[in-house]
Amino acid sequence: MDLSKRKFKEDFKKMLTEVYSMDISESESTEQFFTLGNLLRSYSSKNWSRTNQQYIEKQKKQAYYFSMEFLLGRMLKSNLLNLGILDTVRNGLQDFGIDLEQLITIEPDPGLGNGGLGRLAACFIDSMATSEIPAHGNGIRFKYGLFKQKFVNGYQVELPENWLQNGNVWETRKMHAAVTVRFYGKVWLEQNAAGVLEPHYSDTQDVLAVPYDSAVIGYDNSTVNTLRLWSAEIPPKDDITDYWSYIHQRNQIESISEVLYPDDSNYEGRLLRLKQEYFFVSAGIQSILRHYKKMHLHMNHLAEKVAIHINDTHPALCVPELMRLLLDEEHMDWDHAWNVTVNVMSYTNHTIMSEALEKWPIDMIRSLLPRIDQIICEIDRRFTMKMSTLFESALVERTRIVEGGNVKMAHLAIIGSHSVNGVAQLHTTILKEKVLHDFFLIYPSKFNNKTNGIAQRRWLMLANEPLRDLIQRKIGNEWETTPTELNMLKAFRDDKDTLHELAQIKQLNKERFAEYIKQTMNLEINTDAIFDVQIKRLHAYKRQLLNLLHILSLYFKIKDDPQADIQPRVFIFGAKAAPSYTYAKQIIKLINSVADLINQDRELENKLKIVFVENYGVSLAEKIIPAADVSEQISLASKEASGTSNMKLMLNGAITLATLDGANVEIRDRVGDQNIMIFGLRENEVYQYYRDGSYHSRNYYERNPVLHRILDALIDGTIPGAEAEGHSIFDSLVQYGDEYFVLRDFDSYAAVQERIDHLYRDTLKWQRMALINIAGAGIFSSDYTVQQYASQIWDVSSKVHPL
Ligand code: 7GP
Repeated sequence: MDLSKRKFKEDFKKMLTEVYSMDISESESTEQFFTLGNLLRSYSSKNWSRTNQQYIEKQKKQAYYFSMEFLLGRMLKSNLLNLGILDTVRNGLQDFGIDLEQLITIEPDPGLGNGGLGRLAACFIDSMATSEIPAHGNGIRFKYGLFKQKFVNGYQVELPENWLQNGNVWETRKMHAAVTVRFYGKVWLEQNAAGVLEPHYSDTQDVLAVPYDSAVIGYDNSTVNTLRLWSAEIPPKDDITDYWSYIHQRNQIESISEVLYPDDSNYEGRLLRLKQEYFFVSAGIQSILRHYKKMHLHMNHLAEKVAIHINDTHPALCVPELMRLLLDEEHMDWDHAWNVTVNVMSYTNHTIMSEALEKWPIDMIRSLLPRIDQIICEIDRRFTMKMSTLFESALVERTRIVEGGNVKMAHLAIIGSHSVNGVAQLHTTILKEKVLHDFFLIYPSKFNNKTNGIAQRRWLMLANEPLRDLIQRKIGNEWETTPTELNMLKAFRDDKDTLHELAQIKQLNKERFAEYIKQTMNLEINTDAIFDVQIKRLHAYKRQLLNLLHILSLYFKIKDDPQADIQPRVFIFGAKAAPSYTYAKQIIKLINSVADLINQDRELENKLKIVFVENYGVSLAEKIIPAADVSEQISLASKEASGTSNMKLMLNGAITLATLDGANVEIRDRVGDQNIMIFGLRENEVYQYYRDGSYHSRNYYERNPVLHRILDALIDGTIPGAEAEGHSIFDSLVQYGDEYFVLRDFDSYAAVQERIDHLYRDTLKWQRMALINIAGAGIFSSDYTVQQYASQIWDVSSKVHPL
C-alpha cells in the first residue's frame, strides 16, 4: 500500500488518542503496540472485505485448510512487511522515539501448534494469500497454546501458555456467524410426510461455536484471506433453573477450546480431543455451506465451488460430517452425497510413525456423536461390500475403517478423499510402497506428492534482514515473489567479495544471538565457534541423542588432549517434549546435565559449549536460524516425513548435516553432494534390517571403543545429576535394541562431523557452500507448494503458474 511517513505518523497519533485518549509521551509499549495493531487492521480492512466480495461476485471456488494447529508466531512485523510499509513504519516510529524491534516483543507468540505440521499450516496461509489463492484456514481458537517450557534443575517443566491474557489485536469475534454443534443424545430416523427418512435428536448437548476471524494479508498484493478459529461457548439460555449446574455445564463446554494437546506425532485417545476434532470440523463445514448457499447453486455442484483440505487425520471427521449435512439437512441421496464429499475432500499425511495414527474406539464415537457413528458405519459397510468384489478379503479387512472396535481415521480420510498426499518425495514413496500400500493398490490415482515448503518472507526477509539486503544488492528483488530467482546468486559463487560479505553477515547474526544468550541465560559463547543447530521437537526418531553422543566424544577428545586441534563449537538445541513422553524428557535432562558439565569446565572454555534454549518456538527460531552454521537433520532414514527446519536453515546459509530422509533428499539433489554433508543408513538399509533382524546394537557398544567409553559415561557418574536418566538411556541403546539405530550411525556421523571441522576453517570454501544453499533454497518456498495444491488438488485459481 502507499503510505507516506507523514501520513503514518498522523494516523498513529490519531489512533492513540482515539483508543487510549493518550499522547505519545504518556503511552507505554503496550498501548503503542495495540495502537499499531489497530492501525494495521484499518489499513487492511478494505482489501479484506473487497477480497471476500470478489470471491462471492465471481463465484470463485474456494479452498478451506482444516487444521487442528496453526503455529503462527508473532504477526506484527509480518503484516507490516506484507503491506509493504515495514520501513515507513519503522522510521515513523523512530521519529517518535519508539523502537519497532522493542515493540514487537509486546506481542505474545501465539503457540497454537506443536511443531512441523502446525508451522506448515501457518506458512501455507501466508503463501496462499501471497499467491492470490482463494483459500482460508479453519481451526480452533485455543485459549491456551502449547505449554511454556521451563527447565528446573535440567528437567522440563510445563507451564500454561496464556497467550490471550491481554487480548489478541488481530482477531474479530463474529457473533452473527456462530453455529451450533451437537454432541451426545439419541438419534433415530423417521419418515416425514414426503416419505423421506429424517433424523430426529433428543437429549443432545449443544455447543455454540463462535468464530474469531483474522486477516491473512498477501505480500505486495491486495488479497486478504481469512483465518477462522472457533471458540466453544454455552448457547444463550433464558431459563436457567439451576445456577450451579449451568456454571458446571458452561465450564465443560468451554473446555473444548481451552487447550491444545501437546502431543506431536503421538496419539492419545482422549474424549476431549475427539470433541475438539468434531467441534471445529462441524462448525467449519456448517459455515462453508451457509456461505455456499448464498450463491443459490444446487448442492450437487458443491465440489465446483468448495475444496476442503484435511491436514493430517485430526479433521478426518470432515468426511462423515459433510455426508451428514448433505443427507440430513439437504436431503440428498447417499450416492450423490458421497460423490460430492469425495470430490470436495483431500488429505495430507504427515507422518509414518505408527504411534501417531489416530484410532478412536467406536463406542466413544457412538456415545459422543451418534449420527456420525451411523454414517461412518455405513461408509465402512459400502466400502467393504464394493471392495470385496474386487480384492482379496485380507486386503479388504486391512483397509476397512471400522476394525477391532476402532475407527481408523487415516482410512476414513483416504476413502473419503479424492487426493492423498505425502510431504516429500521419499515420504510419498514410502506411503505408496509400505505404509499405505494396500490403499495404493485400491486407489493408485489418488496418491500424489507435495513436498513441503516455507515462507521465505518470515524466514529470510524478516528473520535475516542483513542477508535480505545483500541478496537485493546482488540480484534485485524478483526472488521475493519468484523465489527460484535466488538461483541467480550462483553467479557469485566465486566472487570473493560476496563470500566475505556473507561471512560477515553470519558473524553479525551470531553476535546478535550470542548477546541474546548472554542476556537471557547468562552464558558467554564464542562467536568464532561453529554454531551447530538442532531445533525441532524432542523425539527419539529425530535422534538428538546421536548429536549428544558426538558432543561427548569431543568432550573426551579435548579432556584427553587439551591441545587437540578441534574447531570450537557451540551446540544449540531447542526442543520441547510431550509432557507424557518419558524417554524424550529423559533425553532433555541428559542434554542439560552434559551442558552443565561442559559449560562449567574451564578447560573447555571457548572450545565447546552447549546452549539448550528454553521454550523453543517460532520467535526463538527467528533468532537462531540466521546464526546457524550447521543444520542438524539427523533422523533415522525413513522416519522424518519431510522436515521444514532443514529448508529454513538452508535458506539462511547453514550447511545441512543429514541422513537421506524426508526432504533432505531433495535438498541434496538441489545443491549437489559437495554442498551437503550426508551420512548414515539409507532408508532401504533400514528396511533391510527390519526384514532380517540383524541389527544388534550391543555389538557396537562392545566392539567400538569410542562408543564404549561414551556410553559408559552415561552410567559411571561422569555426568553428574543425570544418573537415572543415563541408565535408562544406556539401556535403551545397548540392552533394548536401539530402535532408531543411533549406535549403528554413530561412526558415520562422527566422520562427517570431522569433515565439517576441517571445511569450516576455509572461510571462502564454506561460504561458497552456504551461497549455493541459499541459491538453491528458492524451490522450497511454500508459495510453490500451495500453488501446486491449488492447481493439482483443489482446482482453485492462483496468480503464478506452478513450476
Ligand atoms: C511433521 C513431520 O514430522 C515433519 O517431518 C513434517 O515436515 C511436518 O509434519 C510438516 O509436514 N508432523 C507433525 O508435526 C505431526 O504432528 C503427527 O505429525 C500427525
